[in-house]
Amino acid sequence: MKRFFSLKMRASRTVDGEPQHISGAEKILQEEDTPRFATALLDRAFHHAKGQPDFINLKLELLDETRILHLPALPVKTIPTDSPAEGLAKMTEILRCQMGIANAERIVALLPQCGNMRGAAIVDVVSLKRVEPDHRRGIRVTYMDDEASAGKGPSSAKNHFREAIVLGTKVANAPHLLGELCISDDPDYVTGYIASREIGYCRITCLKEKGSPVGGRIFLFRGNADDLQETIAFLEKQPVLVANVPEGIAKLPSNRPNAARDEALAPRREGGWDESFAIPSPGSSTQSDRWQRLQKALSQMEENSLRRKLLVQETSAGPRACVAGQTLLMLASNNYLGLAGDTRLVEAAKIAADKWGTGSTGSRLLTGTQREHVALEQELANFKGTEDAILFNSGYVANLTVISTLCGRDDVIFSDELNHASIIDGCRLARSRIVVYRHNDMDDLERKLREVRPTRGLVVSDAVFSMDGDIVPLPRLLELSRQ
Ligand code: WAQ
Ligand code: MG
Repeated sequence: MKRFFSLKMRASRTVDGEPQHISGAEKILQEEDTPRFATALLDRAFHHAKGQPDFINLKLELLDETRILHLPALPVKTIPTDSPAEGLAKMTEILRCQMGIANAERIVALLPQCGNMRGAAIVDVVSLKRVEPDHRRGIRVTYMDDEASAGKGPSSAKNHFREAIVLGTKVANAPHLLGELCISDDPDYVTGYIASREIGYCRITCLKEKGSPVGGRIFLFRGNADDLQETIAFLEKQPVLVANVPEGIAKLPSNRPNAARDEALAPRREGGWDESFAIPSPGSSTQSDRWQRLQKALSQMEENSLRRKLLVQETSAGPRACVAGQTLLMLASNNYLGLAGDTRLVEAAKIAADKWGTGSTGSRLLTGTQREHVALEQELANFKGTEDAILFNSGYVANLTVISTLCGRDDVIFSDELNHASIIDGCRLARSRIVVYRHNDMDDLERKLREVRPTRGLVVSDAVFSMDGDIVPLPRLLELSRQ
């Protein structure tokens, strides 16, 4: 059985009779890795920019392996900012709009006052008071590490980002904490972050002036006195290993367009649902936590105009629709030929329902294929002069099925950038390589076909694009596809 140890290093020196902190670090590692890492941490202590230590404390402690909590690293997002003012404004905005915390300005304003301690301040989001027992020391989060780092060999230098994401992940998963704000106390490190389980780890590239030693951490707390004890016990004692810590951080282009910046802030588009919601909460999350998170997600969608609502019609399918007491001309439905209300079809449906009932009772593959389905498909095939036909119960399912059936991992799909969502989902389900070409731009398609030269591929396009009503240049598209 592997034995896990906690390894901690603290280096300091005495200046004017007072101990001055130089450097500190910790790891959780397997027994056989302890000598190498201890050496690396000593190396870090001896070669620190802050000077030579006269006291180094190196502590090794056996951990109960069954108590170690394994957590997935928070997803990382980077928000580029050019000045501390802009950075702090972004932090405030995220706190208010994405995390739904009132008094966001006042909380951010506390940050510089909560720094340069050994630990972090815990701020009650309701009273805005600091609630940790020792305001000079703060609460020090400990017993945590990047799960994968042991195998990679020790490094003697501090990696701000990797250390912060380990700490941020532990803090985000602590009971009764809503999130964390952080600015480094390293005068040269101006990037900080705001993190929570909901929003992930949001790096804000500029939060202070270069050269400033002001840094700090605030943990946002909501709860009673017992809750606070639980939070502190978790932060100070619970061993945590964080999985999937990113290797490093992509450098941002210095000359970035505003679009990149907006994208960094925007919630992920897919249904407005931030993917960090998919992270399973550890046992500490309560039922009401979960509802709150869903509520927050909904208000985020609302704010970004991404929340969809159902439009209720009070009339049967026809050229006019009654919605909320108003009669409107219907130009949005697919009932182009008015067939949905055609009396001949309605009569035929009544007769069919009398004979066959109102449901197919199962999927097509199992019990859902009746004689009438096959007869209809045969008739459609005859009408179109094709070998056969198959019906799906929606256009969405048709595109999903056709594309994922025709294509697989080894194929390349060339897809118009404005294709319908069902086509995009079909391409994804096929697991093919997807090459997106510019909307209706046959020259771009031709260029990409020549570049990629797939052995097998599919060109896929809407015929009439649903948002603008424009039409694919079909003859040219066919010609290119055949070539
Ligand atoms: N527990 C609680 N608070 C701590 C801890 C800890 N283990 N370590 C530091 N603090 C507090 C303390 O008040 C420091 O003054 C403050 O946080 C800042 O600590 O993605 O380097 O170690 O590139 O200076 C952010 C990286 C780096 C952003 C943050 O913090 C990125 C950093 P520092
Ligand atoms: Mg520091």
